Parts: sequence; structure tokens; C-alpha cells
Amino acid sequence: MRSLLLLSTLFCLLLQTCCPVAIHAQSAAGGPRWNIVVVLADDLGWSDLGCYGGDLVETPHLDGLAAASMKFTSAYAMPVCSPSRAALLTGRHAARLGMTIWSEGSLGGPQNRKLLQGASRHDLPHSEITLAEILQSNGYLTAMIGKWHLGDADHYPQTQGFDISIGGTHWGAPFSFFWPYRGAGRFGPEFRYLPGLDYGQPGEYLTDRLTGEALQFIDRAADARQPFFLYLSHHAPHTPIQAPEQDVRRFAERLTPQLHHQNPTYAAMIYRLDLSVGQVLAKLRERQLDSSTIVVFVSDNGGFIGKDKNGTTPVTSNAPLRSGKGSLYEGGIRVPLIVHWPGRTQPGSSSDEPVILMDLFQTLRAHVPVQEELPVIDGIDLAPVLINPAAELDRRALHFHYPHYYPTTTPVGAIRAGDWKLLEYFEDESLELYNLAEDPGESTNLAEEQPQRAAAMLNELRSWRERTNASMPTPNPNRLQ
Ligand SMILES: [Ca+2]
Repeated sequence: MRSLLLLSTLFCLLLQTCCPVAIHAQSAAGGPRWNIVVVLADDLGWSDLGCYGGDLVETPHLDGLAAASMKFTSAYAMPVCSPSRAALLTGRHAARLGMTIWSEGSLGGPQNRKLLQGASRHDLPHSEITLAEILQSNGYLTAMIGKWHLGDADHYPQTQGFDISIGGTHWGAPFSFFWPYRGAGRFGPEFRYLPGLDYGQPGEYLTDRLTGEALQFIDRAADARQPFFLYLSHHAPHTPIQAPEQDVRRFAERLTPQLHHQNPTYAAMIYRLDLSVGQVLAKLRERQLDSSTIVVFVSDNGGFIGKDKNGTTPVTSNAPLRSGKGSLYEGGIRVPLIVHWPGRTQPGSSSDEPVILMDLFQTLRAHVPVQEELPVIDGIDLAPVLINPAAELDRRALHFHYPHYYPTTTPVGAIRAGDWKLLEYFEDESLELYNLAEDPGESTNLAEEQPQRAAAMLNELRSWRERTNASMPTPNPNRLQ
């Protein structure tokens, strides 16, 4: 099996080398230097896109990208924003980074609960080596456009390998999706400001503006004939749930009670996100960069199933998966992932192999030399699966850690091994065991029925927490009854 895999890998590498359409710059090591575009959606749920079962929204460009690429059905993220972003950019698990909750959430937590939340960093340390730093040191032009959410001004994108940073701050959301995006809030008139987007027009929509900035960046890199890394980190479709009126009307008119998704404003946000991807792909074609650019589309956590501040309809539903953002049930951590790698991924291919955000770091850096000695990396190179959708990765399990509260959860850890998944709730050490192949909605807890399997998985989960030095919640001595 392995020798077959090796042969197919060699064959594909040969194809990439000989294929006349695959024109790219050469790396210092003599191999191709692929341009890299990572489009990260914020809080986009697993079943939100048309190609993943979304029924209210229209996502023709993402559906088209999926049809031309490899679609992953069991891709995972962390359950909330900042940990996922840190894991994506460093290849290291959020628990190992000590960054398990979004940055504002790390500053405090609910005080009158059974547990005090585990310690979590506010800032991604400068000592961490990001994908952007590796690519920058290999001659890439690098840009972070959109949401950063990895620390205060001393830890903005420029300190982590990005030549260009537009819109990135410690904030996890804009005040408004309409220009000037900032507003008067808890911290004064600059509440949730977005730097670099000062000169706009009333009515200008954030997703469109970030797309415009991304298109300009691609032109700049193309003009300079420089390989580039574009990290287009959209705020959509995170709260506040806002979209241009004509789009909201269009989806409201289409709404029927039978539909799985019921929020027309959220659908309109995703529609604009889809347009953004379409425009980026069109720009790559226009600049004849489409055959030399890897395009990745992914979300940072599961869909948000609460209500927006001003809304009456839940933002989304991740059905058939259980729960949503914050939770370690599948609805909180399973996300859409599409990878388009010319000459490597096959059109219309799909993989059920469990993969996780850190794998993208390892996959995307694999073709460039790394000067620095990297620390322990938790991700693995997805090349075998990209080349052969039936391939299995050499990995025993995926682990998850959220020692915090959220409306969907109490502090919890989880492990997925094969089709099996175990959750451990830290307040009372209760266990839940599910067979995801037979029960993707996690409705039948088999922990009592299969105590040996549950114990073995718990043992592995706890051992992993020790290996990664994962922070744990502690009993709250001041809890009021
Ligand atoms: Ca998020």
C-alpha cells in the first residue's frame, strides 16, 4: 500500500514538473514555489454552503471550487476563533500553544460557575514561527487581510511574518459590517475599529471591501512577479449578522418552513462571501496565476447557533451535526474545507479522512525550505490524501481541548479515533462515547455500553493533555450557591 502511494506521489510530482500549464517561480531548493491563498471564513458552519447541504443560501463559486478541487467531509478546527487561527498559522495545537479561548475571553471568564476556566494566552508569542514567516523568508510577499484576533498591537500581523496587514486587530468582530465599520461601544468611539480601511463610502460592505483589498494585493504580487501568500481572513459570517438589504430581501422571499436554514440575513452574508471567492478566483485567472496557485477555503469553528443581538432567528443550524460554536460536539468543531492544488488534487474528489487545521500549516510549508528549527508540530502533511482520496493518514487520533464555558458547553475535552469519539466533561468527569459513522448527530451515548473502549480513549486523551501541558480548569472556591 505504501509503495503504491509512493509511486502515485512520484507520478504526480512528475506531472507537476512536466505539465506545461504549471508555470511557477522556482524555490531556492529548485522546486516550484506555489502561490498560496487561504480564505478563512469566521463561524461558517459545516452544513452552511450549498456543496455541504446548505439549502437557503446560494454559493455557486464555492460549489464550483469544490467541484474543481478536493472537498473534505471530516475537517476539524478548534471550537472558537483565536485558538483556530493560532493553530492554522503555527501548525501547533491550541492546547500546546496555551491559547484555548478567544483573546478577549482569555482576560476573564464566568465567575460563578463550578470551575474557574483554564489559563489561556491573550497574545500569540513572537517566538512562535508562523507559516507567513516561513514563506516571507523564502521570498514570498505576504498579506493578512481581515480578521487577526491573535493579540494586542504588539502582536499584530507585522510581527508574525506579514508584509502587509489590513484590518487586523485584537478584536474578534467589527462593530458593523458597513463602513466605517467601527462604532461607539464599551471602549469608546473607536470600538472594534479596523485599521487600513479609513477611506470608504457610506453603504460600503466589509466583505466586499476586504475582497477589493485582496484583489489589489494579487495585482501587486503579480506585477512584481513575486510568489505570494494571501491570508484572506473574512469577518463574515460572524456576528453582527448584517448584509446589504437587496440580498437579505432575496433570501427572505425564498424562505419556507421546510428549509433547514432559516436566517435570510446570514444567508446573504454567505452569499457575499461566496462572491468574494469568485472574484479572487477570477483575478487569479486574469493574471494567469490560477495554475500556479494553491487555494484553500476553510472555517475557523462551527456555526453559531445562538441569536444575534438584534435578531429573533438563530444564526444557523449545523444539522445533521449536534450543537455549534464553542462545543466539542461535531457542530462546534467540524468545518467545511476545500483544497485546490493544481496537478495534485483531482476535480470533484472528496475525502472522509479526519483532518485538522494544523495539517494545513504542514501541507503548505512542505514545498519550501525552513531555515529555523521548528518546535513540535501537531499537524501532518496532507499530500498523500490530496493525491489519493482513498489514502489514510498515519495518525492515531485527533484531540480537542476547551477548558472554558460558552453558551453551548461547560469545560470539556474530546478525542476522535477512527469512527469513535469520546467527550470528557470536566465539571463532573462524565463521559460520552459516540460512533460517528453510525451516529453523526451524537445522539446515543455508548460510554456505559462500552466501558473498555471509553477507558482506553480517556487514557489516551489524558496522556495527550500531559504531553501538551494543556491547561485545566480548577475548582471555584468562591462559587455562590
Ligand atoms: Ca470564529
